[in-house]
Amino acid sequence: MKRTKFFIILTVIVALLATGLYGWGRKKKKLTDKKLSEIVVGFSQIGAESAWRTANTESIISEAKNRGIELKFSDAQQKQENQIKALRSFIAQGVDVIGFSPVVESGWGPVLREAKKANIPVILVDRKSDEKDDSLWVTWMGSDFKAEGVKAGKWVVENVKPKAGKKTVNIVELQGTVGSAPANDRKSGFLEAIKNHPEYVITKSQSADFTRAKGKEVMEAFLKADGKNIDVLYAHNDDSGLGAIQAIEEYGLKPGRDIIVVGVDAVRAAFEAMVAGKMNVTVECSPLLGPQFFDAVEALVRGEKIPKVIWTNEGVFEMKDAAKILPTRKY
Ligand code: GYE
Repeated sequence: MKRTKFFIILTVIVALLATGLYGWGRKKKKLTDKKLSEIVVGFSQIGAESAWRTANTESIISEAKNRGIELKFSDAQQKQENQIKALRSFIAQGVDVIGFSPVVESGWGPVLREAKKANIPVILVDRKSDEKDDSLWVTWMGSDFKAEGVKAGKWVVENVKPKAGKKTVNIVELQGTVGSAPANDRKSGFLEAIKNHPEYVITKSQSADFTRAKGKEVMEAFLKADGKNIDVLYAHNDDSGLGAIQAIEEYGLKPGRDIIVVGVDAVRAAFEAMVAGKMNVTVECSPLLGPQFFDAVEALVRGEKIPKVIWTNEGVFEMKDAAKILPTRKY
């Protein structure tokens, strides 16, 4: 009797230990030991502020589906605190890889260190972080925002001359989200391109947060203050430029002619505005990062080393070519 009891207790202990060890073993299973169908990717998106962002979200979600990879997607509504919460929740859930587009450049050190401590690789997508310690992410992939600013500025210098009897070309600027990488770099790139041409002057510059609504609102204020003296509008993204176009029309001027309109992104709506003669040029910034992102995830699962920076290739599109390109535009 005593012996039977002893054996029952022993069997229970052995069974408990075995399941415990199995569970522990499973939790500790290395990323490189997993199949793609076993991995979970957490993606912290900025929000849905522009057509660019919507296309970017679509690209990531549909690519996860195509490859049969489980994706936990979180929208931060353009708030850094929401992104930090989402990242912490991914870490707590023990996802295998984190993808993340930082709304602003600063303030990510602590949460990125938490991810590193938990052994979860982080891939920065689209926007950059200004953290000094670049071991906190495996790679950053996206566009050269500074080059985009340079392209926009160069286009203005090459295509817009002071109006008859005037010495300067007066430019108003709608900046992107304050503190974001594309706003910082598109501004500095543009300034670099006009630096040696003193006749190009930025007379007003304010953030429109990359949205149409803000673009319209800020442009209305610019026009009210200085309407007759604005020659060029440089918008850090097409959406804010499109909002501003509405403000220009309501003010009684012709966008694309009375005020030259320069955008960035090259979304469909910008091509439509160019076909309608309301926008003059847009510098391309591709949001279709889904395939690149999941290529990097798969490379991590295969245990491959990936480059620290992965650039996206992009061009510049002018009003005269817009009608030809519009039908093939994917975003
Ligand atoms: O240009 C803008 C979006 O981070 C490059 O964010 C991206 C920018 C894009 O809201 O439209």
